[in-house]
Amino acid sequence: MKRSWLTYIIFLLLVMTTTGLKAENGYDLWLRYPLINENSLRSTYIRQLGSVKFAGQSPTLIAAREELLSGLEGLTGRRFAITNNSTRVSPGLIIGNASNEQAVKQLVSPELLRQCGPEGYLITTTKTGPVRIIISANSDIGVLYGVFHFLRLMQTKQSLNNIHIVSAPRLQLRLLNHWDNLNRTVERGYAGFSIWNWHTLPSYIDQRYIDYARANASIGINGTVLTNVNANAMILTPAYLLKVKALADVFRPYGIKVYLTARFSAPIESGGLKTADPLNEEVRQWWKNKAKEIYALIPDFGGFLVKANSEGQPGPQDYKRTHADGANMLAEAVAPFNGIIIWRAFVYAAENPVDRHKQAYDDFVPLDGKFNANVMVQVKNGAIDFMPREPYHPLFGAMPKTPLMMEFQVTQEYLGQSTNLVYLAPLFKEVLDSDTWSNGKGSTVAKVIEGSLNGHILNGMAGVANIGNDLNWCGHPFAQANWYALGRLAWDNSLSSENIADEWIRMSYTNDPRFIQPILKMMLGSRETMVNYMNPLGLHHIMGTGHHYGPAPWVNDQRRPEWNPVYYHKADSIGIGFDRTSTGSNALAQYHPEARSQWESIDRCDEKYLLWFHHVSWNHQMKNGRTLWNELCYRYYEGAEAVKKMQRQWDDIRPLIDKERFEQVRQLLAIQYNEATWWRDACLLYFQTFSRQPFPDGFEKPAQTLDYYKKLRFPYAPGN
Ligand code: BDP
Repeated sequence: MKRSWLTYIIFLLLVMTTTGLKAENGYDLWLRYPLINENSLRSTYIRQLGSVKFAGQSPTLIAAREELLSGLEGLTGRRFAITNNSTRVSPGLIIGNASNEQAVKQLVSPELLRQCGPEGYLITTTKTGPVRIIISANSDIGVLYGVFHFLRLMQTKQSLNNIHIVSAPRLQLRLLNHWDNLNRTVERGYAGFSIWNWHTLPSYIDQRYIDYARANASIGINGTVLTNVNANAMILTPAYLLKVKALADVFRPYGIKVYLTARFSAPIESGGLKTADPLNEEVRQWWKNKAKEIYALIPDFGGFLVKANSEGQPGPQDYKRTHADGANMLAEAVAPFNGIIIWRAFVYAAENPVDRHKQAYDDFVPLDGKFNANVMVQVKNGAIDFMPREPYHPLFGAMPKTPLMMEFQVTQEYLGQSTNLVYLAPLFKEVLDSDTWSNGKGSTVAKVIEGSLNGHILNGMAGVANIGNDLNWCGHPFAQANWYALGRLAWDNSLSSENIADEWIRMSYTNDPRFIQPILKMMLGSRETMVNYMNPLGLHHIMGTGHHYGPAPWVNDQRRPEWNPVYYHKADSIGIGFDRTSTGSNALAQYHPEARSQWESIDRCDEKYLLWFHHVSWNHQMKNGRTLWNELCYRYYEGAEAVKKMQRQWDDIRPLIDKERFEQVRQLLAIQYNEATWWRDACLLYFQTFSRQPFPDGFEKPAQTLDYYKKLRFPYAPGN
């Protein structure tokens, strides 16, 4: 009896250590550092790490050393004694900034260091003498990035033999944009309230701020815009600037600069001036003084992000000035301190009857070449608004004289918010890999934003954050992967979606191939699945009004035409879709002829974008021979079916991970299935009133009537 109890306990312990069944709440993100359970790999690592030498004492290097220590201890179960002395020639790990550690510098080739640039790093094994692994860089922050990469190698159980890694970011500005309000609500946030507790700042420093910085540094993010683009001038008042300074001080060791959104009318609202006209001398002086005040507190303040003359926000056009006038005024104010202005191109105006798709291009292309050197124009990935699928924004490739910054949305405003598992790297990659043809074949969006096509020095990528004060930061456990992917792609856009997901899964869950294989597949297919059950074949902007939750393609009573879904799908008795060819709005003319030609003809147009660019008759024959109506039905049903499959895949991996996260994702997938069938049924029933055709044989009937779906209301849906 006694023996069998003992066997049972040993068995339990074994199961727990081999499958990592420790309770997990997701707070640790991809920085969990669980004990490596294979003894042999663990001892190999311990031997290779030998004695760890880590030179340097700056706050950044201290952060790097602490991360390394806790990572190594977690992964190997051993507390390493780290020595400061980088000159010892014993085997092991040697870490230091080569620009001020001679002993480290001597061990690495100058050519490799040159390739690292100011923020990159190298991890390399020495060729002669005792085997030593060197992590080095030209800067402290490079060392920190290198340490995170090294830990990633161990977290993903890579071999540490003969390492040769040189890594440098392709983009200088790798930012998160928080749409966080001062009252802690988050616009389009689905993971609780803002993590910035403005009320208790600056005196109270939440551990979360530090963990936020660690997580960002681990993926190379080096800037954060703390406040909503729909800005509040109060953030620029002295009391709030002290709070901002407190955050900047926490983030600095992790290489993260803070930026703020500037409300264009701040000189009136908080400065007491009569105007915010960018050409008015007093206004210009007000901004200069404000910049001086900010930089006195935060010498490395990044600069301002500005949403102007869009969706009711104030801007230079209120004074009959241009976006360039507005941007340049601010640029002048921050230039003495090396600050930059990120001016958003997401503009459209109610008074303008032109296809919303065209308005940003119309406003901004004439201004190409008119912006000061420290201005970047930040362009959303598509011309409408972060839809599940959009063709790339025509501004990419149309403003060669202006550095354009990419704006992706990590928070899933239109992609299932926090209840749908949608891995966004394939969406990001699809845009980055699109060819604008602006400088001939191969002028991809990625190259446009890198600036390599047009010789720009400033470059960057931003993601609208999906972070809140939920225990696991992002709401859906898999939404963490989208934060991760944004950082990794901002660092290196040549990484594949698969690669990034594979890393993320290994670090966030387990290295067990029985988990990785199905879940990788599930993640990679998830975006296409969502496109199918929400917005197939190029449909867009047919979600619920205001909160953007759920389907509402029937809405036609909004004040502004382009706020109504009917504006975008244009379903009628003949067909469905937005004609953006020369017979329609001709938005297509904004693309380079070569790019345009792939979409121009209804028969050649990639069906992914068919209804984006064409009004297509219900009986149009698709490439697979089905009619458009039948194909629409197939797509919607296929999407919902695919979610059912995701549920099965998830159920199968139950024994391989912790119960907490298993259960969370299981429940969320059930919600996702309900939402997918809701989208399917509501959209098809509504479109059927135009097509007047039956659902193809064999499809289960919608559970409710169209009227039922139309009456659903969600006044308290989050993020609105
Ligand atoms: C839309 C959002 C809105 C934002 C706006 C923007 O619905 O909340 O303020 O974009 O990016 O997607 O400015």
